[in-house]
Amino acid sequence: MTASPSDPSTPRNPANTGSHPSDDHLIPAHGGELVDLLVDAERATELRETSRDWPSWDLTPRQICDLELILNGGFSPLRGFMNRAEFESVAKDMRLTDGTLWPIPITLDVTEKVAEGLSEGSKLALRDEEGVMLAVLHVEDLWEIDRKAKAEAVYGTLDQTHPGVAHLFQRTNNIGVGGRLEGLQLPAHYDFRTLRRTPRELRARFAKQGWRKIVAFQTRNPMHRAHFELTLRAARELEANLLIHPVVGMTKPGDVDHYTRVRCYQALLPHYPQHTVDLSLLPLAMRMGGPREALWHAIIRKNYGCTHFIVGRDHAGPGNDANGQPFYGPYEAQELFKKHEEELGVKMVPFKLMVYLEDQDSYSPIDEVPEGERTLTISGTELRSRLADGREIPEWFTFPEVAEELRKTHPPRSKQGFTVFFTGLSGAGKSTLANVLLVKLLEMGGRPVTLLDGDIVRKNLSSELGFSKEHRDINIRRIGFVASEITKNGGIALCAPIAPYEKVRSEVRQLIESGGGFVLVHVATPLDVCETRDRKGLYAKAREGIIKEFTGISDPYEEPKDAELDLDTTNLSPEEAVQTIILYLEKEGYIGSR
Ligand code: PPS
Repeated sequence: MTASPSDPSTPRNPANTGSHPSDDHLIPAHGGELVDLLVDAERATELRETSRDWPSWDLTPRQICDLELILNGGFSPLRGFMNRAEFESVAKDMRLTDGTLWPIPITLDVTEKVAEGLSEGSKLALRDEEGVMLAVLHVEDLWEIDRKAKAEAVYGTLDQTHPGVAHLFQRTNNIGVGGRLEGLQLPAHYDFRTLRRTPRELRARFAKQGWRKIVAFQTRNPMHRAHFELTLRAARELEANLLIHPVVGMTKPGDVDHYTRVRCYQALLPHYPQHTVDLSLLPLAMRMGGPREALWHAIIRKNYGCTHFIVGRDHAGPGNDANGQPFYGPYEAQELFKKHEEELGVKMVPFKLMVYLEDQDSYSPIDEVPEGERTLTISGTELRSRLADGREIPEWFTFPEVAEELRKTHPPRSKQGFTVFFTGLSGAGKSTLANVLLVKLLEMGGRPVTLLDGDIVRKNLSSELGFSKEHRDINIRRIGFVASEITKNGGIALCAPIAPYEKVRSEVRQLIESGGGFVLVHVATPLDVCETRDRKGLYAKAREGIIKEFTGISDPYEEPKDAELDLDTTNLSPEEAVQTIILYLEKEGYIGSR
């Protein structure tokens, strides 16, 4: 291979790189110098000692990700959180105030309360969740964050279906604080430590292996055959080495967890030719900002020493908006990248969607498929459904070792945990049904079953609570939390509180569904029947006003509209009612032989 001056893998004058001598032949960091903001031990001790009187800020998970990449140089040339002028310049023109290309604002947002104690020149101790001081911010300015303006400028939309916009409106504090940083230590990680490399460490590794031309692949998903073929093809065509550089900081809500993904990447590695590929983890908090984010990803990879960057279809796309339309065009990221490629110094490797050619047993970019050729793809939704049902995942779609890793964390429904959540008036029959179902499930065996009956919970978990709306909501949230833990860990939770309020019921559903199944059973026995039964004599007391805030009498019950099953026990025996639930669970695959 010959190298030209415009080729980013061409050796540069070492004096210009500012990076470690052994990696002088690698592409210079963005802005010319690889930033490293960690201070030496002496200065760290001094800062720790003097920090006692400074105000503190406990960083959010996203801020911790940003901090790590500022401190370790992944965000070179940034040396701190942006001040207002930088933020505005980046939002408007995608440039820092000195003109350097930078497409995504990196700001620190704090509460008004914390901001009150700050002014220009003050120092703010930045801490992790456990209170460990990670860095000092030398405050330059404070300003009120204009969420609307920021969303429109950076994401081009105010639609909160966009995860970046949702984060801005729902989880960002009001005040921005800008200033230079001094780092005491990088955030602690205990997972996959040998795969977590700073830009300096990765550059040193490239240097040691004699790698010069490196194409980076960004991903937040498990890698299937299409990704494998695409990356292999890119590396071969360029005669470059390949860096698989998955994001393990924060990705799109609902993505496969990074533990599973990293095991999938590790399972994939042996399929590449030896000595051609490396895997390293990137602690980035993605914004799902589409085209702007693609540029940002390339800048970060440049800082890690990569010369080429793969940009596929809908790079860092957030999916569809509230009207079902994509936020960004499928190749908009590639178009924006093209415009800035020269200035950036990182070459784009554009890729179309890869599809499987059934008759040829090979992959091809969709625009190169010969006419009449039969192609196959499996969507993410189809894959999830196959995993849930325990159906086959074909080898042409994903390597068996990868499929096995996915199956471990996505077992078929019959092996996953689930919650049956009964709701209904006092005396409707919730506890009776829950108890009969408990016995039937124990008879079947296979998974541990826990009963969280209304009365039992009130004795043990919620003994200090009364029956105001606020207290009932706290009670249901507690039940939901315990049930979600049981469900997530593969058990069965049976809950039987009144749970009269729709909002908190749906909160609990969401929480539990993120880790397994959720079945809402509305025990819809009418009030007059419950009152006639009055097994505990509570209705009589409620009518006399002895018991206040009694559901159905002097307190509301919001009937669920989203229940999987409605069961009126007026004319149903407990066995009959539970049989209906069992048949439903079987139909949905939660129990049975599958
Ligand atoms: S809630 O609303 O879901 O928090 O209620 P829950 O924890 O299920 O508790 C309901 C049981 O407490 C008894 N009880 C009352 N119920 C409703 N309203 C009032 N004011 C009240 N005071 C006491 C009653 O026995 C309920 O049990 P069940 O099994 O539903 O009859």
